[in-house]
Amino acid sequence: MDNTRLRIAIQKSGRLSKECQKLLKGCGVKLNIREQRLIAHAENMPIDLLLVRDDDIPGLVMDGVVDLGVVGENVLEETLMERKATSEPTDYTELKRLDFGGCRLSLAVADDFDYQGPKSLEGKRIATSYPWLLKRFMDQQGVKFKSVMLNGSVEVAPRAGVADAICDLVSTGATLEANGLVEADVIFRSKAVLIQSGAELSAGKQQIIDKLLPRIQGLQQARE
Ligand code: PRT
Ligand code: ZN
Repeated sequence: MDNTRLRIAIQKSGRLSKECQKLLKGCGVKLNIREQRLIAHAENMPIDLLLVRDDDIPGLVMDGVVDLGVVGENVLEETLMERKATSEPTDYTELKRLDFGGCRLSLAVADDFDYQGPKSLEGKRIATSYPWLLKRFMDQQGVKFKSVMLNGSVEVAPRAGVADAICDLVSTGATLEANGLVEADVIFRSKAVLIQSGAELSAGKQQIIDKLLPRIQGLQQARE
């Protein structure tokens, strides 16, 4: 990779990828994204895109492998706590909170569960992909619980008898409803954010960022 080109990590495919590509296009970045490619070069600006899983984006930024990244605050915050616990680098700055990718991380229980607040989950098993965010919330509430780590299919855990409750992302609530679950408490509200590595940037890269940021600002204002 050419280190004079600004490197931006975005989600390869998923809920953030279309919006990210739209944002870059809106900024005038001409992309030539081919399926199955890790890297896409912008045609008209010194920008390279890294197309990766969203979970890898905070780490790539914090390790300085890329200069910028777009990721959900849920994944950013979870990675931050995990990295702090393992003494890995956690340097980054948030350049902009974006107007897409909105969701909430919520506790949910079966619709026949008598939920009277987080204390109702004392000693229970909670399935989640976000063990650190969940633990922080439950510690604040003074509730002890058992974490069941699942990277997918979290919503089927109660029915499968694998957990008593779940802590998962919700946007419309349709997934919870389809699985006989009800949202019990919101523990974190998230949107996509644009983050920058803590490493010093070359003047050339800084110039591109200085060009991109007002354009992003303008795009967001136009949508409001
Ligand atoms: O492959 P990769 O690891 O990159 O993708 P992924 O499957 O981990 O992530 P993806 O594409 O599902 O989500 C990427 C990011 O989008 C998340 O980290 C959030 O920041 C944001 N986001 C916004 C959501 C949702 N809304 C969302 N609804 N991420 C996931 N969901 C899922 C949720 O987990 C549940 O399964 O959608 C379902 C609930 O949706 P509703 O509408 O039924 O409530
Ligand atoms: Zn992911």
